[in-house]
Amino acid sequence: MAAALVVPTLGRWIARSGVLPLCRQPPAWGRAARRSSGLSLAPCRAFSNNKILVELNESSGVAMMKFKSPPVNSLSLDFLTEFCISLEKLENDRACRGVIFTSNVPKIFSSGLDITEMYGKSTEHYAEFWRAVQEMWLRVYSSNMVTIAAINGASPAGGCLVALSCDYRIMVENPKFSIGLNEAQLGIVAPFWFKDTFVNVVGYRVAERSLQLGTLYPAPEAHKIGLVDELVPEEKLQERALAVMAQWLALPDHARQLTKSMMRKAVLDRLVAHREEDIQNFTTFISKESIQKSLRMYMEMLKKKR
Ligand code: CO8
Repeated sequence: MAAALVVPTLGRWIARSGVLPLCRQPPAWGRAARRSSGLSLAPCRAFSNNKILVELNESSGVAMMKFKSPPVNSLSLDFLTEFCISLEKLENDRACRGVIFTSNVPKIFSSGLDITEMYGKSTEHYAEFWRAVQEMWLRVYSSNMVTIAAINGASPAGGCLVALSCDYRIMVENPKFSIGLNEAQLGIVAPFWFKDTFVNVVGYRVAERSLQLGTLYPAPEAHKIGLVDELVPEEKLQERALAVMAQWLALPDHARQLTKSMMRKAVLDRLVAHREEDIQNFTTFISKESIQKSLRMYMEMLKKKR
């Protein structure tokens, strides 16, 4: 089911990124987490690049993908390219059946799309960037693996999209961490496939209101509207994510995968059919003077609030 997609910037990325080769490491997850999830002590394969660290527990088939791009894990072109390559590696690895996305940056899951990639650049750059954003979503939303978002910090806009595209979302119960599709607050519009993904999680009415207002929900509110499936204390997040993963992996893969495909196919097909048009729409929209002005003001506001 996983979309057979090509990362357009692969050559450029390999030249720049210096992916570390696969290496054996001692298991990095806590003993308590392993005990409660029923996962045994096992060798852990790890690979890392500049912005993402992946640890694969070979006996459980579960990978932990950790975002490590401070200060805010923004989804830059480089981040997205590394993300897609890492995910493809796991997708093609027969030892891997599930992946947990989480952050290595304190208090931030991901701040969403890197705004600097959408401001003051050429239309060619906007097109390349947007194709990478599409690619990330297509890969996560269509993944054959069980995908769980372990949300340990703020998760606006594109960060929320990553979480929404997973099969299950667990968030730290801290009300200071918020999540949502806040594009309208930046004066921009979430594209149809962000909206479709959101609707499929929270339903039409909540999605419509939230998108119009660009609402960011503190974790307890996000749980109330079904944007996240459960809340846990920060110290229990990893343990709980592994336990939920073990439940999902107890089922035969093929039945779960076919069901997932059936549920998600229409939304995926829609973007695949309109991909070039969507890139064209994005570049035209984001190049507008009024939109550039909104983004500039938003970035200034971010700097001023410090
Ligand atoms: N992109 C680029 N830089 C960012 C981003 C971002 N998304 N978010 C924060 N930064 C920068 C800040 O400007 C700041 O830079 P500097 O150090 O140079 O001043 C630095 O990161 C640290 O930021 P903060 O001081 O704000 O860090 P905090 O820990 O106080 O707060 C937050 C972290 C909560 C993540 C906060 O930074 C924030 O709210 N950021 C904005 C998040 C946001 O609104 N993202 C939306 C991006 S748009 C998107 O994802 C979808 C677009 C869909 C396309 C629409 C089609 C047209």
